[in-house]
Amino acid sequence: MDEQTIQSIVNSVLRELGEQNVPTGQVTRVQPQNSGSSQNNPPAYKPTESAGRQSASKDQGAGLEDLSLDKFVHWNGIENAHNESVNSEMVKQTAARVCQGRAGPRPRTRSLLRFLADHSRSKDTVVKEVTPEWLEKQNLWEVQTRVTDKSEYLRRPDLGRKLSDEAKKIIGERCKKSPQVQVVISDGLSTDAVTNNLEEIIPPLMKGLESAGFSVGTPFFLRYGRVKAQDEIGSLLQAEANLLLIGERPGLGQSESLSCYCVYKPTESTVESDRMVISNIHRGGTPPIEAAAVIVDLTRKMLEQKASGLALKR
Ligand code: B12
Repeated sequence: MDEQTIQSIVNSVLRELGEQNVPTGQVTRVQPQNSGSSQNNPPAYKPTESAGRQSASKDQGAGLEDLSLDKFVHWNGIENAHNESVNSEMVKQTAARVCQGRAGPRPRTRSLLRFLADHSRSKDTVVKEVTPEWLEKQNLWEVQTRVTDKSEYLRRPDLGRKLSDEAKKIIGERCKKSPQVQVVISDGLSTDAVTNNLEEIIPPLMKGLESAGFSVGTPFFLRYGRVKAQDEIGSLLQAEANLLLIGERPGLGQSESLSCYCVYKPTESTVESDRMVISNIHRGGTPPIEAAAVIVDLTRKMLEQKASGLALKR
C-alpha cells in the first residue's frame, strides 16, 4: 500500500470521528476490496454529518468525544435499511450492540472504537482503587482482606474471602456487636460501582432499615473483598443479617454495576445456596434508591422467617 493510500485511510477515519481540519483534498473514499458477492457488502464509507462530529481542533486526534456518550451507545450504523424505523426503535431501547452495520466482514470503525473504549473502561474499573480521601468523605473507615494489592486480589480469590488479622481486630473494636443488620461495602471487581452508586444507595438504605425498626450495625469498607468475606464478618459480629454491597465484575456495556449479597446469620460454613443477590444496581439498571427499598424489604423477610437463600419463602 503506498503512502498516499495510507494517509487517505487515516484521514477518512479521523473524519468519521469528527475531526474537521483534515485536508479534504487528501481524503479519498476507502473502497472495500471486492471478495465474493458485492450484494453482502455495505456501501463504501462516506463521511457524514451524523453523531461524532465535533468542533475543529488544531491538534489532530486531540479532544475526540467520549465514546460512552449516549449518541455512540445508541448509534444506528445500518445504512439503507429495508425498514429504518424497526432498527432505530431497537437501537433506542437497548445499550446492547445492535444495528452496528459492518464494513465487509469487519466491524465499522465507530463500533470497533466503542468496543475498545468499553473494554478499557471495564479493565480500568477493575484495577482502579477506591481512594482513602473518597472514603473519608463518605464517613467510612476501611479494613482489608488478606490480599495485599490489586494484582494479588485478581490472582488469589481465596485471600479476598478472608479478613486480615488487623481487620478482625479493628472490626472487633469499632463495630456494634450483635446488631440485627450489618452493612458492609466492598470494592470487589468494580471501583466505579462503589464510587458511582454509594452516595445514592447508602442514605435510603440506612434510613429504610432504621425506619423498619431494625438495630443497624456500624457500616465500613472492606478493601479487596470477595463475596464470601461477609460470612467471616457475620461470625465475628454475630449480626442476624449481613448485607454486602460489592462491585460486580464489569461487562462490555456496563462497568459500574453494584450488587447486594444478603445472608441470614452467616458463618464460615455458610454455602452459596444460603445467599441471595440483588444485582444490576446502577442508574441504567435498578436505580440505587429503588434497590435500597428492595433490600430493606428482603431484609424484613429474612428477619421474619429467620432464613435466607433457598430456605426463604418469597
Ligand atoms: C461471575 C458470576 C458467576 C460465576 C461465579 C464464579 C466466581 N468465583 O466469580 C459463576 C459462573 C460460578 C456463577 C454461577 C451462578 N450464577 Co452468577 N454471576 C456472575 C456475575 C457475572 C458476576 C458476579 C460478581 O461480579 N460478583 C462479585 C465478585 C466480587 O464476587 P466473587 O466473590 O468473586 O464471586 C462470588 C459471586 O460471584 C457469587 N455469585 C455468582 N453468581 C451468583 C448467583 C447467586 C444467586 C448468588 C447468591 C451468588 C452468586 O459467587 C461467587 C463465589 O462466592 C453476575 C452478574 C452480575 N451482574 O452480578 C452473575 C449473577 C450474580 N449470577 C446469577 C446466577 C443466577 C447464577 C447461578 C444461580 C446460575 C445457575 N443457574 O447455576 C449460579 C449460582 C452460583 C452461586 N455462587 O451460588 C445471577 C443472579 C440473579 C439473581 N438476582 O438472583 C446474576 C446476576 C447473572 C444474571 N443476570 O442472571 N455466577
